[in-house]
Parts: sequence; C-alpha cells; structure tokens
Amino acid sequence: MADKDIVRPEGAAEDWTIPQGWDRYSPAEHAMWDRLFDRQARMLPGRVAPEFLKGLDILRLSKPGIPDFDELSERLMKATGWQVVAVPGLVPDDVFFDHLANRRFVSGNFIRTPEQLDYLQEPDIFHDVFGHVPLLANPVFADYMQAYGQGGQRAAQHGAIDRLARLYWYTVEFGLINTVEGLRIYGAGIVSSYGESVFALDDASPNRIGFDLRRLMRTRYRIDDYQQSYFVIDSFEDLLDQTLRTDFAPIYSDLAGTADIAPEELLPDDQLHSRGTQAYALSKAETA
Ligand code: HBI
Ligand code: FE
Repeated sequence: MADKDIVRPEGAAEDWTIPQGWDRYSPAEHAMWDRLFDRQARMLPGRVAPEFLKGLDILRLSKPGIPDFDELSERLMKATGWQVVAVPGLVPDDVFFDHLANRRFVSGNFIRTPEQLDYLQEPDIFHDVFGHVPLLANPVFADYMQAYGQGGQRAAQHGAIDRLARLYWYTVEFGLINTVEGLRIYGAGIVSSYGESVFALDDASPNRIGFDLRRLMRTRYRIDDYQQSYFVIDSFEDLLDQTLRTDFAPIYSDLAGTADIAPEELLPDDQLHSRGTQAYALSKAETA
C-alpha cells in the first residue's frame, strides 16, 4: 500500500496518535487478549530468545486483560527510555520513522475478533504489544529500533526505503537468533503467531540462512503467508553493529541495479542453518 493511500482519520493528531481509550475495551476484547496471551505464553519457553522472556518479566506483561499504555510506558521508560503510543492502524513511513527515532513505538489500539484469531492484515494490539514491546526493554534492541527510525529518515533521501523495509521485515518481524541452546525466534511476526512460532523453528520447509546484510536487502518477502526463508543473527549486539552503526549510503549505491532474490532462492555463498524443502509453499501453490 502506498503512503498516499493512507488517510489520517479524523480525531488523530498531527503525528497520527490517538488516545488508547482503555476504558472502552469490552469484556470480550479483554478476554481475547487473555486467550492469545495464554496460547503464546505456553508456546514460547524453549522457542523464543531469552531476552524476550526477560522483557515480558520486566514489563510485567501478562493477564488479565489488555495492557494500559500509560502503565506500560512507565515501566518501559524506566528500562530503556521508550514509550508506547496508540495509532489507528498503519501510518505513513515518515511518521513511523519519526516515532521510532524518538523512542516511541506505535501500536494499534484495537484487538482482533475471534474470526481473525490466526490471521489479520493490520497489526492489532496483540501483535504490536505482545510481539514488539518485550524486546524494547532490552537496551541493545531498544537502540537498534531507534537507529532503524533514524536510518529510515536517511533511506528516504536515497530512495531506498524498500531495502530498509526488508531489513525490518527479516529482523524485527521475522528474525531468528542463534543461541548456545539452538535457534530461537525473536521477530514479532513470529512471536505473536501461534502457527509460525512452530513453523519458523521446526518445519522442514523454510530456509534458515545466516544473516548477511547485502544479501538480505536484495531478498523479496511474502506478506500473505509464512516466510520461505528466515535470516539468523548471532546476537542483538552483532545485529546492531553490522547494520545501523554502519552508513548504508554506499551499500544502497552498490545494490542499485542488482537483481532481487526470490523469497525461496538460495545462493552459493549462503551460510545455511537449514536448507528448506519448501514443501509447505509448494503445497499451497498447488491448491491456489
Ligand atoms: N505503521 N502502525 C504501523 N506499524 C508498522 O509496523 C508500520 C507502519 N507504517 C510503515 C511501516 N511499518 C513499514 O512499512 C516501515 O518499516 C517502512
Ligand atoms: Fe509488526
């Protein structure tokens, strides 16, 4: 969706923020949070990066009910100087980058309906808060997200937002991390999804490829289904070092004119953690 297609709703401020309206959630909406929270909390130990579990703990994210952004922001502010602010849905890139650059994470204030339990297009409060916010309590990841916002402002000047968006996608949304105990998930798109938190780690279908910034910036991604490739970082410190402490301008010019890489494609230089069968994507293609 192009930015010009997103219209700032009436009632949203200049920076697109709106009141969370915590008092307006219905018992059914709070119950939906609890249901999603239970399902993921049971799934995650042994699957998610330890930093994520630590974040849940520090922020005391739990049941019962949808968190109040003011309370959450107070704890998050103490941990890393971040806040959570409510927005109506997707916001334009420049607005998104500006919030991140100022250590404000934007979150939808609505929660999915029972019909949308496992799939919805716009990020709701469960994806945004449960998926994204715990890692913002980690000082290194907190700096990474701010640097991404600053990098977005620069990428816009280079016409390279698409490249930078791939970095966000394959790390913040769908990243895997290598630990002494094996691969773990940390991307919010995985962590907030019941199906993908199993698929991304255990399924034989997807590729799991060692993180390589230039390679990743050439790789297209899927927005409609589980990923066909995941990229594996060694640590958050290493991710921050390799990416946003680096000036991307020379990388953007090197990459101009290079061919994109398909989501499932492997290259000879890839450091493979696992070579995927792509059985899942192929079975979907047959029935499509
Ligand atoms: N808006 N609310 C919201 N949440 C996002 O994750 C988001 C957005 N606008 C733009 C955007 N993400 C990305 O496309 C940028 O990283 C480029
Ligand atoms: Fe997200």
